[in-house]
Amino acid sequence: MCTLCGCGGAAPTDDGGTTPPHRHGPADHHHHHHHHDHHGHDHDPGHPSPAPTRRLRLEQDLLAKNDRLAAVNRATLAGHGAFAVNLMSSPGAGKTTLLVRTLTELAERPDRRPAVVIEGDQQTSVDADRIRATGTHAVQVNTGKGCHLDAAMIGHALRHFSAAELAGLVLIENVGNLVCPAGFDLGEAARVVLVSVTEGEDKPIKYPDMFATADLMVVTKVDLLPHLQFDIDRLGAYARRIKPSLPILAVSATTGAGLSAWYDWLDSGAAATARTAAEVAPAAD
Ligand SMILES: Nc1nc2c(ncn2[C@@H]2O[C@H](COP(=O)(O)OP(=O)(O)OP(=O)(O)O)[C@@H](O)[C@H]2O)c(=O)[nH]1
Ligand SMILES: [Mg+2]
Repeated sequence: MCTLCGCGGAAPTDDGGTTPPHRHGPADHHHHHHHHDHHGHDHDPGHPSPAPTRRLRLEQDLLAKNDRLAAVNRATLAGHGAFAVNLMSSPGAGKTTLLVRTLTELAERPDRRPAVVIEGDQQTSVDADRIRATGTHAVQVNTGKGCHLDAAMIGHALRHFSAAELAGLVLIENVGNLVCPAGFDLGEAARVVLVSVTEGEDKPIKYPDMFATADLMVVTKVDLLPHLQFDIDRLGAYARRIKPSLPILAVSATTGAGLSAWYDWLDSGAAATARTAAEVAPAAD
């Protein structure tokens, strides 16, 4: 049971169970003491919560444990020269579709980098299968009742990849959810939040933690704009109310609109990571 967000997950991974504590990472300095009572199902009158002090101590232990494991992941990833990206959104915003097109198009480039995917999903391997159809090595992590990935799950998943596979992009698709994933540092280098144009402009102000800790917002499905009353500038203004410096891209994975800017963003992150890895380990091959 996740005592922090009440999501019900002591989530099994593909190779063992873990304890899912909350994010307490570098991008999250202002959110140490979450009150994750936003689920509406953690105040079940039939199951009284632990006493406040005990609960607080438990939360601090879980936070500390996730932090430690995220730091280990971050060091592992950096050591391999991996640019790890944590993709988050509400269900169906287009994470898998964007990944499939991205992996297909990047694989066609003469200067292709290695790319692998970690797929978080509560139940199925449907998304991992879609990724594998592109020829990309994808590791599936089933979170069961858990509504987010955590650092322990990513640590386990990373063991499935070779050093050569990790010397490029590590794309992590989190569980579709705008709340809990924001609370967990996975050891990623960058966090991307996707918002589709069918979701309404108000998502940043309704789910501020997700946007406050994001390094990029990608507005998806812009091909649908002619059919909708959706004000993309208003979405941008709300997002920048939460995080003034947040970069914003608008894409369609269907038509390909905006994708070159997305590839540029991935390229510059991967290039910066590779430079850092070369400085740290100049003799490595
Ligand atoms: N019109 C349009 N539809 C899209 C686009 N991207 C995704 N979709 C559709 O949106 C639906 C959901 O896309 P997915 O990629 O599965 O979304 P997801 O975020 O991975 O969903 P979960 O993993 O369930 O959270 C599918 O029916 C896609 O075909 C797009 O750019 N334009
Ligand atoms: Mg998906």
